[in-house]
Parts: sequence; structure tokens; C-alpha cells
Amino acid sequence: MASGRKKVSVIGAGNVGATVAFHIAQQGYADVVLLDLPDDLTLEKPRKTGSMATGKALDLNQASPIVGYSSRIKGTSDYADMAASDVVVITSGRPRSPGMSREDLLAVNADIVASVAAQAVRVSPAAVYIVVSNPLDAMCHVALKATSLPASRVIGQAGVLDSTRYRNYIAEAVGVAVEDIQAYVLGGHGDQMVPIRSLTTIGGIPVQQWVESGKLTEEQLQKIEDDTRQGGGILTGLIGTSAWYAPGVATAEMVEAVLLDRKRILATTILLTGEYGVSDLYFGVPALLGAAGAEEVYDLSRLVRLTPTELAGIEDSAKKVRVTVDSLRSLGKL
Ligand code: NAI
Ligand code: 2OP
Repeated sequence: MASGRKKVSVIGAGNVGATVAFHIAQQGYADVVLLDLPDDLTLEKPRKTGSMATGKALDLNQASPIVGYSSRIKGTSDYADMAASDVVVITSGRPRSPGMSREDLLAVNADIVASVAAQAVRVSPAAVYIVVSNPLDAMCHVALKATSLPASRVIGQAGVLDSTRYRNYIAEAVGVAVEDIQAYVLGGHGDQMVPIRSLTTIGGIPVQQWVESGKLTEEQLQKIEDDTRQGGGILTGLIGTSAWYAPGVATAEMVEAVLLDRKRILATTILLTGEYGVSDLYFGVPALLGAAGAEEVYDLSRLVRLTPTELAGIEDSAKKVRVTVDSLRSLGKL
């Protein structure tokens, strides 16, 4: 697979991993290594002849003549194949089933993320790592510990997804193009995530103005915020497992920001060191993403006037994430 293209490795060739691989391949700027266990769960099926990652990579390559991309995708279970990656995405782990919270996945996914991150960093020590596995904020702590990399190069995807869900709900309610909704959903990737209403605009006009002019009711906006917070659970209830299209493209957007050094400001899960009054905790906040990973963090609590509700929401969400991270510590996994 020698080419002049960049290299992105995606660990976990399941629903989210394969979607990330497909989206990146379609952009054409990187080759993708898709890594999964040699004996994934489909092995029990009688006619299975090889690994799922190999099969998905073949399927993705066979889509390329029609879609028109020259990126190559390699399926593997051998970490040597992902050597010298520019970006490593970690999606390996169990997804939610209906009724499960992300926190229910804590112990099982901590072991998986620790194991894959430690193996990956041996062959790709210079990469930026983007964690996706849940519970997301806690899994970022696990990956940081397993890799011993600077925290700026171990970041998590949650806020891009949560914000796109919020933007989509608002666009549908108001009847405006999705591209014209700007919004951040910050905090932990749990039901206490915080839609930042005071920075949400529709065509540059603050959302509160739309409420005051009667184009969107307060009740509608509150329901949108509730549905956003419950976003993952609503989809898991409908699909039977967690979602993958929006999570996949949200992750690919972060990969692109790093790979192409785009200096995008995206809601990113990063290790806070005092910003927002929070220390030593992975948490979703706006950060500048470029080739070095999270290159700058923006403390909105200092830069703009957040409402008391938003500030209290951020505090509550941080407390919730800390409880999860502490239980990981008490399980001896941090
Ligand atoms: P999936 O079950 O479709 O895929 C997970 C894959 O990980 C499986 O193919 C499995 O064989 C693989 N895997 C397990 N242990 C492994 C190991 N030790 N080495 C290599 N591969 C291993 O699950 P899906 O839907 O792709 O979700 C993946 C994770 O992402 C879940 O934890 C899910 O909760 C999380 N997620 C996070 C989101 C976010 O916004 N942060 C959004 C959606 C999902
Ligand atoms: C989601 O929000 C479950 O984290 C996953 O869809």
C-alpha cells in the first residue's frame, strides 16, 4: 500500500470504524488501515473464511471505481500494518444495547482500549489519537495512560456528533438549511452534555431572537435540547445498537482537521488543566485542531458571557464525568 498519501488507522472495523474509513477514503487524501480482531464475533458463522476487517476493506476498495477514490483500504489484525500512521482512531469496544448507558460499558471497554492503544503506540508513536469508544471521556483517560503521549495528541470525539444532532433538530424545526445553524454542545458525552444556547445562531442570528420573534417556541427549543442530550439513547432504542453514520462522519471531520492541519475550531474532548475551573479531566470544549492535535483550548467561561444555566450545566456535567473516571480508578484501570 505504498503511496504518497497520508495514513489513517482505524481500530475496530465495526459500524463506526467502517464508516470513518469509508468517509476518509472518499476524500482521497489518505490510505486507511482497518484493524480488528482476527476472530471477531462473526467467526461462529459456518461459512466464514477470514477476518471481518479484511472483508470490509475489500468491500470498501470495490466501491472505489464507482465512487471514484484512489485511497486504498487495508484490513488487518496485525499492528505492524498500521506502523507510522498520521492519525489513529480508536473505535474498538462494545456498543450500547437498548436500555444501556454509556457508563455500563466502562470495565469491558477500558480493557479493550488500554490494550489496543498500547499496541498502536508502539508502531505509531508520532500519531494523533482520536478516541471514539464509550464511555468516551473515561476512555480518553485510558488511552492517555496506555500511550503515555502528550495529552494534546490524545483527544476524543463527542462534541462534533452532539453538536450536529442539535444543529439538525434546530434546522428541521425552523425549516432552515442545516449548514446555516452554528452551535456547540459541550461537556461530557453523556445525558448531561450542555447545548450552549447563547452561542447558537441561525444564519448568524442568535437562536434566542428566533424564540422572541415566535419563529421557534421556547417549548420546541427545550425539547430539541432534551432530544440532543438523549440523542445516543434515542437512536439505540430505534436501531438496537448505537448509531454510526453521524458518529462516523463526525470522527472523520476531526481526522481531516488534523491530517490537513486545517486549524478547525471543533468541540473536542480534551484534558482540561484549569479551564472552566476543571483540572485533570477529559471534557468536551472548543479546541483548535491541527497537525499537532489539540493546539489551543478556548475557555468560553472567560471569553464570552455564558448564562448561569450553561455554567451550572458545565459544572454538573464535569461532576458526572469525574464520577465515571473515579470508578475507573477504583476498578484499578487507571
Ligand atoms: P461495533 O460492535 O460495530 O464495532 C466494534 C468493533 O470493535 C468490533 O468489530 C469488534 O470486533 C472490535 N473490537 C473489540 N475488541 C477489539 C480489540 N481488542 N481489538 C480490535 N478490535 C476490537 O461497535 P460500533 O457501533 O462501531 O461502536 C464502537 C464504539 O464506539 C462503542 O464503544 C460505541 O459505544 C462507541 N461510540 C461512540 C460514539 C461517540 O460519539 N464517541 C458514537 C457512537 C459509538
Ligand atoms: C452515541 O451518542 C452511543 O455515543 C453513542 O450515539
